[in-house]
Amino acid sequence: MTPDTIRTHPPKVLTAAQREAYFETGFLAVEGLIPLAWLQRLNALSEQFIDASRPITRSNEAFDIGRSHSPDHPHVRRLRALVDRHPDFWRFAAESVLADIAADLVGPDVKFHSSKLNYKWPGTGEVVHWHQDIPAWPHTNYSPLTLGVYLTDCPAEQGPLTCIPGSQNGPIFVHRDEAGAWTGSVRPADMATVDQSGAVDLVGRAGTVIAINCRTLHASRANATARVRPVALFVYSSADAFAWMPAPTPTRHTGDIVRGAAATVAHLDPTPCPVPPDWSKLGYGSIFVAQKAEM
Ligand SMILES: O=C(O)CCC(=O)C(=O)O
Repeated sequence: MTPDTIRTHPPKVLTAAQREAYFETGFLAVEGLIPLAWLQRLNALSEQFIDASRPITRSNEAFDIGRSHSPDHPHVRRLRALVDRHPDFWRFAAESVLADIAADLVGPDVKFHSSKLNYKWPGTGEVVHWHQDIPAWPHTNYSPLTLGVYLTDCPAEQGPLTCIPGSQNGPIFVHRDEAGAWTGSVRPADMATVDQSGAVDLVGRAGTVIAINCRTLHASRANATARVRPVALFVYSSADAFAWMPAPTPTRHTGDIVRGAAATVAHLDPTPCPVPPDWSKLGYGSIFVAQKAEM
């Protein structure tokens, strides 16, 4: 589905201007859309899972942990396949206002792809390098987007997501090194061709929803505060987008239709997309593993 077709359906949650801003820039940040009860529930679950991570000593299917992880100082970088971790995460992805926001941005027929909860801990110096999401999970068109919810306030010093406006209309970069190994990030030489001066921090109060198109160049700086930055991330697409390689972290709900109806015709965008590794054979750690964010 293209923006022109999506525009024929009035937005239900976002304003028309917010939707246009997303089409124009490739991202959006909006406060105040997530009901407090959901925010509290997500935070309670997050704390519960951080507690559950304390005894583990290596990453597993639920937790991606950093080297400094210990029972006293949990260092969970990512809670993986979030919707498989607790039914309420799936209810949030499928039944809350979040799926309506997805419908506003991809059209009334919405397919769920994947989810995770990323933490950025103080004192770790962890950064996420510039990347686009679509090279890791290519689809037949470029409707896929990530909706994130900051579970706590996220000011500029706390390592917010940062996006380059308009980059969703630019090249789709190879996310491999010169030897062809997957790096999960754009090569420095390619980033040198991109004007980064207009990069925008997606900051906001707890509950702020961020939207990032799958082609938008984004990154995040280190967390310079004393507080952890948790952001829950959910990927959706228009129902007429079909993944043409195995998902890096499939969930029990990957491919489920959360709004509207399943597509009977696929939308094929002719823009070429680099081919990722076959994650079903190689396995996928996380962006932190790929980008060697390990400190
Ligand atoms: O958590 C972050 O700061 C960035 C996450 C991100 O861009 C990703 O997981 O693709």
